[in-house]
Amino acid sequence: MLVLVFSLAVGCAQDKPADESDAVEPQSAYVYQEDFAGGQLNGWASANADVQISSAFAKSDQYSVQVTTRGEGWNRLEYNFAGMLQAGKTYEFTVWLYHEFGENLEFHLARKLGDNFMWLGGNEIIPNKQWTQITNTYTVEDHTSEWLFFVEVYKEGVVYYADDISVRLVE
Ligand SMILES: [Ca+2]
Repeated sequence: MLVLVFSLAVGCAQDKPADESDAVEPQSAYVYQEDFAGGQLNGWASANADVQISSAFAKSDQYSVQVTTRGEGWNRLEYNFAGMLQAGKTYEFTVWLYHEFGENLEFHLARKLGDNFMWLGGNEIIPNKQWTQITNTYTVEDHTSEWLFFVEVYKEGVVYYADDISVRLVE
């Protein structure tokens, strides 16, 4: 019993109440909202790219995710939504993007199920130095442990920023 009490106390001490106070209560239709206000990646990861929290640019508060693509052809800023989305339901996925590459860049949203890849919509132009959103509506397929959502840009050495990512149930 003493051990249990001790571990609970340690668990509490590691919590970060400051993050909680910043959080906006999601509207009922939203199944996911992330603004990175807590200064942590919160499960966002990358493939063929480097990812970190940044305060260089932000759409909201002082933080966004900075992504640096490693190679041309493919790269991912990714998050596994398995267990959060219902098969057969349609969701609206929104990501705000920013870059200072010096010219327009085309980005798209996609998903990965094992070896199967699908774009959620088409390429969208993200202008230089202008926070711009991509919103795609997509009906989620049957899945078990993976429904990997990702942002992709086919350019090597691009540094871009993502913020205010949300998923909203449409129907
Ligand atoms: Ca933010």
